[in-house]
Amino acid sequence: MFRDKAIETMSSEDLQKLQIERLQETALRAQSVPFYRERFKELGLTPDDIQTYDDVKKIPFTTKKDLQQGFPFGFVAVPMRDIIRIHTTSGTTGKPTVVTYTAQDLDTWSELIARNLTMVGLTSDDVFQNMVNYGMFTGGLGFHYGAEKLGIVTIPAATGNTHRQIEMLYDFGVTAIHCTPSYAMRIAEVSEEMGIILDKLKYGVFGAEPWSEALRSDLEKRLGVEAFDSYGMSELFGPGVAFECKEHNGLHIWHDIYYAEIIDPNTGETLPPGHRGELVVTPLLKEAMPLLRYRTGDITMLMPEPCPCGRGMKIARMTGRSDDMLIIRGINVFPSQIEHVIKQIPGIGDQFMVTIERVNHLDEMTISAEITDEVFNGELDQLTQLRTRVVQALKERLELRTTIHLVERGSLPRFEGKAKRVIDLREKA
Ligand code: DLL
Repeated sequence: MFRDKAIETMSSEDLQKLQIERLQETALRAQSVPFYRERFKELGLTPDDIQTYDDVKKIPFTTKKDLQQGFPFGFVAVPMRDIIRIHTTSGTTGKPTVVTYTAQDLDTWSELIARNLTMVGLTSDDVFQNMVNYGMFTGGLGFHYGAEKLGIVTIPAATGNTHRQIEMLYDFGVTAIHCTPSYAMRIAEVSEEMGIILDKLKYGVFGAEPWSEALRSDLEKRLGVEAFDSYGMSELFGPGVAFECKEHNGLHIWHDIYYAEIIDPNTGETLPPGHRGELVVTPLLKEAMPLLRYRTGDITMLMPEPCPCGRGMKIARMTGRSDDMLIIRGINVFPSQIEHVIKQIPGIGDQFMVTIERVNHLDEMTISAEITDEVFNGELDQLTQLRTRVVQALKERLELRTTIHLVERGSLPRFEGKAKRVIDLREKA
């Protein structure tokens, strides 16, 4: 069940040596990025100054906002001819966050996925259906190449057409699936409706959004799988950053590839194991886009107890975000992006409210938006067209499926302090 036992179970002494070495190398690679070069210069810091874990704390954090200011290629540390892939993920405003990869990066990443799938128990005898988006989202291609590296039959099913997905699961004797937990629930429901029993299924790898223990036991029962939580983010390659082992008690964050810290999101102070805070990660092997102390926005903790499986550091399952990012059916979105899209549509006013509910295990989003007096007093036709335009714009720009309520100017709440435009009625994990 180990892909690389020596690395996965490394003693803390050897690990410290390896991490410090790689932290220095990463800081050195980052000097090719003007943003980091200038920061180091301002602080009088050099990569050689990183000799201990405490020294790492001298390096300032990097945020999503910083990446956005470098849009599109400001954080690339290698010549553009060495880049062979681009993915993107949500930014906080109009432009997405861009991530770039060298050939070596893609190799490191697929090896990482292969390691995780081996830990779950997959071998070249398995048949794996990958039911996530294969586009700019990292979940599709990321898992695809990792599974192929293990020699697993890999079905690039992507998303949508649930009936066909279930037929493939059955016809091809699929033993392992990967998708968001919400889509897994949909698969369970539709296969029950179709009267199809997927008795070959053994493993379910679920991630890209928060999910609860209650959903885990439901999925395990209804799909007949052992369910594993998988965490990742595009800026850190994509999926594969941390993964559950068979203990199902926390996720191993791969210590040779990521240096993890937990901070108090308000003060930036480092927190010890057992204390919840924001996960900050320095990827140790990224070539195209090295990052130093990247603030993930995800709330978790380092687990204080060693894992019986013998592998290294674990983080607890994610319990929330330190910012206002929402994850709707696996799609990340910031309220500021919704505002950016709808405000460009003539007839839409200044105020809007977002409500998110979970209906039959799936996220449903409703947006109420105020309209201008002119539209309010105009023809009914005009209103219907406006509603369609808003729905289409959100679908095209943010891939969001929404229900829109257009309301009269003055009917939504006004805020004196920080606007609270999102009402999230989904149950918390
Ligand atoms: O969601 C990568 C991924 C793909 C992970 C497939 C797992 C499986 P992004 O689109 O950049 O990347 O979104 C990253 O999603 O910061 C978390 O807030 C959230 N997230 C990812 N995995 C989990 C999880 C991919 N297991 C953001 N539990 C992260 C809770 C998760 N939240």
